[in-house]
Amino acid sequence: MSTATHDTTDTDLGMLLLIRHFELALLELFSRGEVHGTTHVCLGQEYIPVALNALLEPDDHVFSNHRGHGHYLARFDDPAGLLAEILGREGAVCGGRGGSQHIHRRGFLSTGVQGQNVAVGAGVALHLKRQDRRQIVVVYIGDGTWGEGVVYESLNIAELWRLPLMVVVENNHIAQSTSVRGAMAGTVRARAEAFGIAYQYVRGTDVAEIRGELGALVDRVRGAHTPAVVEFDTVRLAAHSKGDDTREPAVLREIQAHDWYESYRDRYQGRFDIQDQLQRRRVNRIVAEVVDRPLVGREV
Ligand SMILES: Cc1ncc(C[n+]2csc(CCOP(=O)(O)OP(=O)(O)O)c2C)c(N)n1
Ligand SMILES: [Mg+2]
Repeated sequence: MSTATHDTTDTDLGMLLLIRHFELALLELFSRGEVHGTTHVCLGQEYIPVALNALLEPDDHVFSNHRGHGHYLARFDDPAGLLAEILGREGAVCGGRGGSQHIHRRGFLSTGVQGQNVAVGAGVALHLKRQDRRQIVVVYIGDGTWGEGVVYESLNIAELWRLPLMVVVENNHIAQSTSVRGAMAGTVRARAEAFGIAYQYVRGTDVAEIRGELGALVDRVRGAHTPAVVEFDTVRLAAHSKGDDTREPAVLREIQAHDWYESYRDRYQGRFDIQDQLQRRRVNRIVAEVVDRPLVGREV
């Protein structure tokens, strides 16, 4: 059985706000020229991995993408290791070689190559099934990535071979600057159902409610070795990466109205404010400490 909880705990609020303040701090560091290359923040989508992580077992496998900081933090609560990785500083989780998009840690792998991890995840799911293990594989992708051909080859095999693979589509309705309306024929649901794969749609942002909605599906992927697709209807609050946001101000205002932050503040009030402050201070301390560390990865 899944460990679904129907209460949003202080730990949940803390993790949501840790990811929020981590990403805000990263944008600030980016504007100061501290981040080399690019970075994609998950502002607006933080609740997705926070909700899902409580349904996973410690030895399940998580595959992430270019927008993966929240996926990693919800799994490991390691903001210093991740920030050091992004900034190429000592203590980096991958020695500073992976950066923002290529993180590897036991049971976790992210890649900037869209769609790749659905195929890799299906392979790992096959291995787990052959070993008769009760572990599952979760792969996070975006709505744009849902258009990659490899996704469909992988879904086909996953259903034919009954693999414990859960593909989580974070549908923020935009891929870089392309609206989903201009890129996706049909729907996520219809495409999953065309393969006979179980599908679930999630619109809300309350982590406890989401766990209640998804617990049975995760149990089924685990217990019956069968794939599933979960679509989160969500928002990307910030730019794609380096300030490249082409959305109209009116559209951005509408998107901001769907930010979970305000609704959580209204709902959880004092508990929220305490965690908000705690995590803001925690991130500030970590930023100050990590930017002072020596750079790594200079040796050839
Ligand atoms: C195979 C491949 N094609 C193109 C890119 C460039 N690229 C990086 S992210 C991105 C958009 C992804 O959109 P989506 O899947 O919706 O995820 P989101 O950024 O919205 O989270 C593109 C085109 C890439 N990284 N890999
Ligand atoms: Mg998208």
